[in-house]
Amino acid sequence: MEKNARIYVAGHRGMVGSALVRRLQQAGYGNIVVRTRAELDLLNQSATAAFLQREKPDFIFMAAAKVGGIHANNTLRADFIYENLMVEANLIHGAWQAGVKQLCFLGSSCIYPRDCPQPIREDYLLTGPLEPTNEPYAIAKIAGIKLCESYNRQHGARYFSVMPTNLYGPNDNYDLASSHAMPALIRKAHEAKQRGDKELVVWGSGKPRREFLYVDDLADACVFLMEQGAADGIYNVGCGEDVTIRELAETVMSVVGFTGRIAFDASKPDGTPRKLLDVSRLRDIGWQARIPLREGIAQAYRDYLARHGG
Ligand code: GFB
Repeated sequence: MEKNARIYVAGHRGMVGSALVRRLQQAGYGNIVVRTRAELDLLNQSATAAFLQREKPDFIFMAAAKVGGIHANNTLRADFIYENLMVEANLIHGAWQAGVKQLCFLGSSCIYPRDCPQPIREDYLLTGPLEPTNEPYAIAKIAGIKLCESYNRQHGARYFSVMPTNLYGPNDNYDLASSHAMPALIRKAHEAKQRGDKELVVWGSGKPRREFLYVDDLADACVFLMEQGAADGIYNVGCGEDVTIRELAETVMSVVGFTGRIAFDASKPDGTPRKLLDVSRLRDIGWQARIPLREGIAQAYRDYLARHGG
């Protein structure tokens, strides 16, 4: 990809979008196009199509989405399926209409069947029922994958999809009602330490296993695939190992310096028991994650303190 290529990063203010802009700038791409939600409402089909016709980017990273943790997904079900379907349909159709040759669609590991064999290979998609707590979001993201595949087959587009595992890192969402486990545990451990609490509340049983990838590793994988000329298909992006939620909480408590005990809140859902990704497809073309879990948590905690006050 030429360094002066016009690269549109949709969703540049989010954790993934901001990591992509950071990584692209580090790699010397100086022609990055971004729009805030106030400047461009991606739920508006005609505004999105007009923007893409005007800007005609050479490449689009689709990091704009309605995202959230298990509680948000399980309660705001209509928002998650509607907004994600509309954003991806407007961007992918608008990209094709504007003659955008390449596009990277971002999905999630929750698109795979709840009980499929682990680690999860890309070809397990649509081989079984989904995890109920995030089925609306997963259906929307599966539709996005199928949109890319269909525009490639019918129109000769070169749109590929990236399926990241659970992400965390700088600029994460720390709102406890809508966040994922990692930022929630970082914030809760920090506040418990500040208050001198005796215990930290962890949702569910602590038994589910999750794989965690630092968001800068994801951004590196996306830019790697763009530079490799990826043109179709699905690429899992993960670190290749997982931990139980209890182990995660213990690691976060150790990094933050909270020495109380864990109290499990069984009234909250566990979600899928495990979703470890098979990352061999990406590894076989020369990419692997670099940032280990404990180091990543320490960096995320420093970012939390810098943004949200110590
Ligand atoms: O990260 P998380 O919200 O989403 O929850 P999923 C992972 C596990 O952490 C669940 C537990 O078993 C939660 O019960 N957990 C423990 C907590 N304490 C907390 C807490 O304070 N907050 C949260 N949020 N969880 C999401 C999907 O599933 O994964 C999304 O719903 C997306 O669509 C995302 O795919 C990557 O990993 O269960």
